[in-house]
Formats: sequence, C-alpha cells, structure tokens
Amino acid sequence: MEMTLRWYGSKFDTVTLEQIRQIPGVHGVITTLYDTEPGEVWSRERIRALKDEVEAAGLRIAGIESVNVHEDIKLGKSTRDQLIDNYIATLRNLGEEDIHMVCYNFMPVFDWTRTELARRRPDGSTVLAYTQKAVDDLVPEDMFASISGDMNGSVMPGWEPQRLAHVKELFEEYRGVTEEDLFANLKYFLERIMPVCNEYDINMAIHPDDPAWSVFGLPRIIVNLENIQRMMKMVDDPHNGVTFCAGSYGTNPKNDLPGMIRALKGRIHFAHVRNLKFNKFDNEGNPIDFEESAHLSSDGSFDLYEIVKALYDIGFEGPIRPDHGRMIWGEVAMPGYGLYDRALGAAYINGLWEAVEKASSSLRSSE
Ligand code: DNO
Repeated sequence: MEMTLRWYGSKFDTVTLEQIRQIPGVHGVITTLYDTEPGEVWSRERIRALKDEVEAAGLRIAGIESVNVHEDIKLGKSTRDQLIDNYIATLRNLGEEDIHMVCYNFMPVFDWTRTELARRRPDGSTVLAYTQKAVDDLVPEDMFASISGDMNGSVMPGWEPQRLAHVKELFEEYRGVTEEDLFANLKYFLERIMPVCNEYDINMAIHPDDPAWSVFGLPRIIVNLENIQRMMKMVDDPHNGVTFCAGSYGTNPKNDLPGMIRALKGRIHFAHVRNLKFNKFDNEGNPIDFEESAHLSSDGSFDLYEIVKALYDIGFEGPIRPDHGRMIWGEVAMPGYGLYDRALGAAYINGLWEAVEKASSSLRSSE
C-alpha cells in the first residue's frame, strides 16, 4: 500500500503540502482540480501545473479523487456521448501526465449524505453524523441549506453551490429511473472509457454510495458485494475496479468489511480506511443513528485491525488514505478534512500495517 492524504489544492484546502509532507510515511496526495465542473475537459497544462506544485513539495500525485461524472451520463440522456468523450479526453490527459488511478462515483444528485457536520462527542471533538429521522423529515432541497451552514467556510465535495441550483429539476429527471437503469447507464459509461484506461493503464475506482442505501427515494447501486460483483462482471476488465471505502460500506452492518476486501482481491484500486460508531438501530437491525469516530478500533464499531489485515493479505498495493477525521485541537477546516485527526489516522493505519506485516513474516519464517 501507499499511504496518502486527500488534498483539495492550495486554493481550497486549509492543510498545506508542507504539513502533509511531515506526516510519517505519507509521500503521496490524492487530489483533484476542484474548480472544474463535471463534463469539463481537464487540460494537460492544468494537470501538469498541479503535478509540479505537488512534486515541488516533495510529494507525488498518487491518484485523483474525483473526476466527477455528469448527471446526464448517470441519467443516460442523449447528451451523454459528448460528455463521455470529454471524460475520455480528461483520462487521456491524466494518463499522459502519468496518473493512473481515478476515483469517481455514480450516485444520483447527492454525493455522500450526512445530517450533521459538527456533532459534539464526549471528548469535545466534533464529527459528521447521520440520523435517518432527519433525512426522512427533510425535503431534499433543504438538505443543501442545512449542510452548507456548517461547512466552516469551505465547499465540501458533492455539495458545491452550483448543484443546489439544479436539485429540484434533477429530482424530476430521476423520477422513474430505476436501479436497473442506473446499472445500464454505468455499463454504457464503463464500456466507453475502458479502451482509454487500457491504453494508459488507468485504474478506475468507483466510490460506494454513502450511506449504503437509497436516500430520498433515489436509486443507489454501489452498496454491497453482490452489486459490486455485478458491476465488475458487466464490464470485465481489471481497470474496472473499486474504492474500498470502509466508512461507506460499513454504514450497513450487513456488509462484512474484511470479507468483502478478500472477495475483491485484485480489483481494489484505492482504499479509504476509517471507523464509525453506531448509536441506534431500528427493529430490523438497520442503523438509524451513527457518527464518525476516531480511527482507533475501540472508539467506534469497526475492527480496523481486521480491515488492514485483509488488505495486507490480498497483497493490496494501491493508494490508501485515512478518511474523515474528527475536528480536534481547535482546528477550523472543512468538516472531516482537517489535518490533525487525519494525521493521527494515517499514523495508526501505518502502525497496524507494520504490525501485520511483521507478524506475517515471522509466522512465515517459523513455518
Ligand atoms: C466524502 C468522499 C466522497 C468521495 C466521492 C468520490 O468525503 O468520500 O465525496 O470523494 O464520492 O467520487
């Protein structure tokens, strides 16, 4: 694995490349051209300028999160062909600049969904949290307003103000779009982009839907192992793989995270590793309240040791990053994306990895 940190670019991030460079074991960043719109072609010049900036700080670009997919592609509209051509042109330019991993998602309208961005925990830290009731009580348009008040002056990925303008009409357009339609539209997109991915050896890593169930009645498909396997089979190419995001798949306790990792051997191109804490379940065992915790296993509901061990056991070599951190030590940053708690997360995951690696090699030498 290659330990990385997500970085939004010097214009948007409160965290600097110089700070990232000082986190032990972090040599790469996962970044993006944050001010581009879905459907826009990323020019080689802009990609190269970003790369130069990262390399001047002694780091490298380990991958892109995200090149966003235009809603018309997800909706399968007639405009999609031109938009896919543009996506392909962006992939080509990334490939020319020697970038080989692209994370994207296929979630309709909203990217990840949380209902609070600053829930206070007993230790005084604040975290992102989700309650089903808050989602059930909200009209989707109000979701934007409630989320944007809490962003600490930042613009969070997936919640860009330009999306807000179109939420109502997008919901209209998705009326009647089924999960089957979404699978078909994803297949169409993947079939078109795989040739350029093969030409430049670009690993496409689809991000799961977060939370891993339908919100506001919208179809959502990247939610469990069965659906991922269907996605990989329908366009069976090693470049068609996944971002294994523990925090997103883990929102559904029926997803056995280490088991999923083992089943996805060879097709995990990127890993997001974090923890969360379930607080309440409904009568069927579905979580109705959870919050993001520290990465440490004992602070949340997941066993991070087992997750890291599974990644080690499948020989995972791709980029990995700590995920949303808590807001601690007075830091003011984009919720989930401050420096301090993510740096603690990186150090913890690195520690788990070293322990797993040494335990396995001493096991091997004693055999
Ligand atoms: C949230 C992230 C997502 C993710 C995108 C990938 O913090 O995990 O916004 O980057 O869904 O396209």
